[in-house]
Amino acid sequence: MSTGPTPTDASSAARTFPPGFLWGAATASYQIEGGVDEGGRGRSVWDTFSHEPGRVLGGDTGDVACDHYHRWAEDLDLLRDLGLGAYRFSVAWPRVQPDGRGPANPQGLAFYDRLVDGMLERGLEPWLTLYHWDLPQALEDAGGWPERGTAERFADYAEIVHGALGDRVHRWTTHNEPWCASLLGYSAGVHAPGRQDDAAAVRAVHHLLLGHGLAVERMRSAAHPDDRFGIVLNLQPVEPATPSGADADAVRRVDGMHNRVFLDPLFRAAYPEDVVADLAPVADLAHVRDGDLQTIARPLDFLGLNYYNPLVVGAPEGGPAHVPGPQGRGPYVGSHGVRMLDLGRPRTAMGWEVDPAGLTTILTRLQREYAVPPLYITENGAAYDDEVVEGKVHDAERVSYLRAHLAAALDAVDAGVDLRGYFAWSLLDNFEWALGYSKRFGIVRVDYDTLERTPKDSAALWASAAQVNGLPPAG
Ligand code: IFM
Repeated sequence: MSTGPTPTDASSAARTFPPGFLWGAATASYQIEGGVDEGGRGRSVWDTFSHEPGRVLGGDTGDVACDHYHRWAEDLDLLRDLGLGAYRFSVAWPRVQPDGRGPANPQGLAFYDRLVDGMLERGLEPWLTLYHWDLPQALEDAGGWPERGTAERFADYAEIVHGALGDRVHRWTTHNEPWCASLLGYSAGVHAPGRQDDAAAVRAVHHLLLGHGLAVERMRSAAHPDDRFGIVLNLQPVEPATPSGADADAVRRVDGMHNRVFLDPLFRAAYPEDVVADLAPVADLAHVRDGDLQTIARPLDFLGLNYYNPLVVGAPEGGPAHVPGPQGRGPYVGSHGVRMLDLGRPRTAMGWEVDPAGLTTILTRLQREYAVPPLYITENGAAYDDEVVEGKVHDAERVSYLRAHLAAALDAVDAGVDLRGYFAWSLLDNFEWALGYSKRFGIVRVDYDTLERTPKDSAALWASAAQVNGLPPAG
């Protein structure tokens, strides 16, 4: 009888990422914290928006959310128990500066101080995002992101947080998904602050980018040698509904206003010429000052990619149409007539088509077309209608989604992409913005009545992926 190791065949071996690959899970302040009136926190645009009738499905708000403000230690234990190396979280600006300007609120900083210490005690690397959409309401009242002053206030806020936590936090992300904060918030109006003003949305794009550049400059001037600075974009491949030339133009337009309007300023110090031409009927770029693009394009240490699904678009049919959205209007300023379609692939509970190959496409495109720094997948995951059976959540669809995307990320690495880490969205079921608590993205279930946390099968998958540093063998 043999006493040697059990032979393994290729199909039962894990496909692995390079050594040192980082495994994590992500959340965002307003989606999980609750405690909105505690510790001297001010109001954010999401407090206002979610309390306005008709803005959020079911009238849900982030007032309690996952109560992470009180249960943070339990949540950090979950991350540690999954064997993850990093936790991507965001700081709520109105906890730190209740009105978005002026001196720091010591109680607000103390909360994040405890949280960061808690991560370090558990061996978790803090990945801090400064802005995941909770703009202090007082700054919106002063004009919000369409105003240049908001970018300057953001740099002040970044300096405060970096000054307070920079001795322990060395991974700094300025913005999460500025596309949402600008175009969903100021053009489509389906996110806070709920404005529908195309010219304002174009100014918001620029001032979010400028705020990023100013914040990086400010933090770098006081940086610890280990500090790394980056930004997180939600990039999507854009596919034509048909091979027609008209649909190809729709692709160009949406790719312009979704991907290139952020990538080109950040990595080429210029807005794409075709995007500027598309925008001309609704907005000029008179707000762009000399030197702004050089500030925006300062070198970065990493780029975070949030990937969920591709976009499929078609030219307007029968005259101007609006991109479908809860309020009948889309985010693509200058191209509202373009139709959002699909190719009949399976969908998640968000209605988003599942296309793992799209992740490989975006990663390889970034490396081919732009001089990007090392890449991280800072969000990837899926909402499905989970069921609890005898206290367990066997979320086979989410497991299958994550496995397929792990394989797609490995394909990108095989193609030469410098991918350094992967964060699941999300650690917890949470407040999914305009859709409230109706959509569950967590690898850990949250019972919104009891606030009890239950790791799902997808949490076990993510723990195994971290353990084998790759795609665990099936079964
Ligand atoms: O929940 C959001 C998150 O806040 C930003 N990225 C996309 C997720 C799913 O919609």
